[in-house]
Amino acid sequence: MGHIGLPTALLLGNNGYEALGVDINENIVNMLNKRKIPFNEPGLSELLGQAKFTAQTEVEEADVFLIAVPTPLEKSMKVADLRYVKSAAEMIYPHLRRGNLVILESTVPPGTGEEFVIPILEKSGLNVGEFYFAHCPERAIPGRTIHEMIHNDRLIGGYDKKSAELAKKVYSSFVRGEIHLVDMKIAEFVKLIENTYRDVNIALANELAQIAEEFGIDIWEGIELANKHPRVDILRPGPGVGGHCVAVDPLFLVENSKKGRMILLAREINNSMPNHVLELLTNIIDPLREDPTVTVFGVAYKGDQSDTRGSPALKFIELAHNRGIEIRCYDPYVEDFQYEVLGLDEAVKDSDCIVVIADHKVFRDISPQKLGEMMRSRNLLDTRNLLCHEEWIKAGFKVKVL
Ligand code: SAJ
Repeated sequence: MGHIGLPTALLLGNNGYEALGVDINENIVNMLNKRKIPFNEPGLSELLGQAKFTAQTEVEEADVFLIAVPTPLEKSMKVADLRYVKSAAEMIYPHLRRGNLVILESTVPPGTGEEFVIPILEKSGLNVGEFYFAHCPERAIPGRTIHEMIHNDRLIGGYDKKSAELAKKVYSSFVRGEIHLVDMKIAEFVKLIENTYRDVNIALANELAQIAEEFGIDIWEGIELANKHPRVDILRPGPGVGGHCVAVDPLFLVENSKKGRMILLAREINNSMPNHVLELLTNIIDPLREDPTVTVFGVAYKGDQSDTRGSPALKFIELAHNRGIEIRCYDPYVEDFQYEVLGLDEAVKDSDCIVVIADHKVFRDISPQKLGEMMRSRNLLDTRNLLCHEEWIKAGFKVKVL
């Protein structure tokens, strides 16, 4: 019942299916049964209100089983950690009956459906063909999940034709985009190359930003002008790539490959952006002063989100701590984070610099004048080109933009 499973269950529960949401976390199950949504995502509460939906911690018999568990990165080996997929498939197989359909939505390395998941399901005593199996990777962007789940095109990788057709029937209940029936392995592959495309292109933007700095050129203006060319669409530089998809999936693509140099280099460039931000910061404040204090604006992994998984803010904070810099965090969307999240006044009091890490639009409404009065020195480092810099300069701030 996470960011993908819950909206999918609710969309099915609003479109002719009876949906049972299973999660091993009892708190989430209890919240859902009290009609409360455990995380921020626009439109979910409304969908929950009307859905034929209940939640529980156990799997039971069903016509269709849909797996939407995390597939994080196994950090030491840099490969997909499939333990949650394994445990979900193990929870399902005792309830699997002839003619059932199992759908895997979680992002996995090519070949996982056939070589890893199906064999677990076959412990039911049924062979694939007696039950049906499809990989239908999710592709919705957090913040617009429901809209994208309905309107994006959908890939359905069927184990066989019947599996694909059955899965199509399920998704047709709410998907308005085109549904493409394909081979299972290509569905697994395509999901990974979509996020790899994004990661490599963000790395390009980040590298261009650093080159532009060497030339004293404003990268934002440069990108805006370059993107006027009809075949150029450069993404936005920033403090690094966070989240649980774009920074992870490229590694699933190359884990069993001898190639992938560019993909790994892009990962390295994006991973090193927090180091670059720290370097910019140390040119602004004097890290050797007795108690340098810096305020981070936005610890979520991207703007207008409360999700902090893999946030570049985390690495930046750790690097800053290593240099003896005290960090105070401010994020109006985030409550739970590895470091304490403070109210605005407390976060900026006696601070030497504000560093914008997540591009929350609400930061634009903050008055720099009032903040400046509370700070020890008026410095702003905007890694997202988010704020109206003229206003901050007028309020006496020295402004540096990535
Ligand atoms: N970012 C930049 N510059 C940009 C765009 C993003 O620095 O120009 C950063 C963001 O701030 C964030 C990270 O990259 O830290 C990832 O954000 P994102 O908006 O690119 O992607 P996610 O991780 O929120 O969602 C992606 C989406 N994939 C693509 O757009 C190809 C989504 O459609 C997928 O469903 C999702 O991954 C997933 O679950 O795989």
